[in-house]
Amino acid sequence: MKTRIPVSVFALLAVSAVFLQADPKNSTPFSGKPAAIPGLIEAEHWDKGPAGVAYSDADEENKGEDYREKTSVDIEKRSDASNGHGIGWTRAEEWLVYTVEVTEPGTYTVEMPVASKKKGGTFRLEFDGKAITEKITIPDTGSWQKLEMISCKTVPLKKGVYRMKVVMLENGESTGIGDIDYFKFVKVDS
Ligand SMILES: [Ca+2]
Ligand SMILES: [Ca+2]
Repeated sequence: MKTRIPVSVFALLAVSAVFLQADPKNSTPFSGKPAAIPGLIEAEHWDKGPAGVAYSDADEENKGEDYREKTSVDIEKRSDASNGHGIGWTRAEEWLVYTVEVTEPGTYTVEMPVASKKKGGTFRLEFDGKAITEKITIPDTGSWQKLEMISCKTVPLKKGVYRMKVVMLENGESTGIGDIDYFKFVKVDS
């Protein structure tokens, strides 16, 4: 009897460990707590977690800066950006996840500084797999070095914690989507 109990406990622990590792939602907020909405979310602060869970990137290499842990996501260092960094070299079918918390329900405008030489591509924002914005197009800002503010309205958002996914949709004339500095959620009504 005495030996059976530990064996079953170990078996239970082993099964739990497998479940935890296999959890497809196992990414964690960059700062340790969900990014607040209303508020500003740096594009370079997507969740911590492995490829396929916290992000998906078209190629292995980080073409930009080693700003955070080793990653395939392409981080651009730029003096004109909030927090000195943004994301760049974005391509169709890539995505990034941000754990967010809506603290005030309502409809929001998302303000996003973006840059693209030639017309950029399209992307959209999702909460738990549902689109919260229309398809957003990054315009030709004249240069990769020139950020321009674009904005987009959301659907009404309810209070709660969500997995916000930025989904890159179609490449533009630039052959990519475009550079993004941050996502600032400003409430427009309730
Ligand atoms: Ca990459
Ligand atoms: Ca930024």
